[in-house]
Amino acid sequence: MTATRSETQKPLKVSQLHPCFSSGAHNKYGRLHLPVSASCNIQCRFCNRSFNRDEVRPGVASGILPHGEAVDTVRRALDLCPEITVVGIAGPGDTLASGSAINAFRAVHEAYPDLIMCLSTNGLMLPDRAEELADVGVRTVTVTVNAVDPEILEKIVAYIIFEGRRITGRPMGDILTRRQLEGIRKMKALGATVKVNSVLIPGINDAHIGDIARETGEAGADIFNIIPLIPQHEMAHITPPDCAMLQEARNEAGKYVDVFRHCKHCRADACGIPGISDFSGKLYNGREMETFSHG
Ligand code: CLF
Ligand code: SF4
Repeated sequence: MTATRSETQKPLKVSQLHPCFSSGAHNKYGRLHLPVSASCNIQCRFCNRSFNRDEVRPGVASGILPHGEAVDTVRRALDLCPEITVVGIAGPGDTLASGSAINAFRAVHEAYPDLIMCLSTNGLMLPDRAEELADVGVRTVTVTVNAVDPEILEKIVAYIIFEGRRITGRPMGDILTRRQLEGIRKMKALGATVKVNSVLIPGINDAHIGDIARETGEAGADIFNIIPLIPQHEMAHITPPDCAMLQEARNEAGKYVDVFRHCKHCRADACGIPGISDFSGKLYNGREMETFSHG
């Protein structure tokens, strides 16, 4: 039998209530994703999302939840799944490329202060928005870090849009890595729990996972999650990692930081207990939601 929020709120810690930050909580508690973030500010070579524009898209894109509907969506999700302890925003674009995620968190945190607000981001804008995120109740943050070596990062990210400029090559790698590590340090200093996600890409970063875990661990990351590549876009020709490669990467990462092994690769509109219940169809009621998520 699963626990309800009212049975479990305090004195349990975030790490005990969050299905993605604790093996013990994984089968007990649920998370709701609000797909409010349409645009992105970088271009990963494995991502071909049509929303992935250089500029913030004006208005409300089809398949995106308007942030003004966030509170009502949370209320309906809790009716469907009272085990939800976490409201996450994980896509389908980057959560800090526009103000939608922070606006949604602000409204939800005010209405439901006991729920954990959880943000997942590529980290480019994290240093600039860290205080604001803490203010709107974000207590868990995931940063996707696919390399900490600019030469390797160049093979994974085509460009970033930073301070109004499109930046490629080595400067891109330097800026993105510096900002990701700085963002992790800032969120830790603000009391957040931080997870790092790495997409495992055979032939590109499979021998580099230990370095990522070491550097992000030194910056303060609490937990590390390895996501096997879904071959798409410029990486459509790459064979995804097999179980042995995934295991090896987890072993390497585990030398430096705790490894999370229960990830369900959720969609950006997921609702329920990961791997156990899924209410997103009922919740979003046939509306076509973008499904990509940074998790
Ligand atoms: Fe969502 Fe991600 Fe927060 Fe969890 S998912 S934003 S940390 S509330 Fe969890 Fe899903 Fe894996 Fe993500 S199982 S994809 S790790
Ligand atoms: Fe942006 Fe995420 Fe796609 Fe990378 S994977 S381009 S961060 S939406």
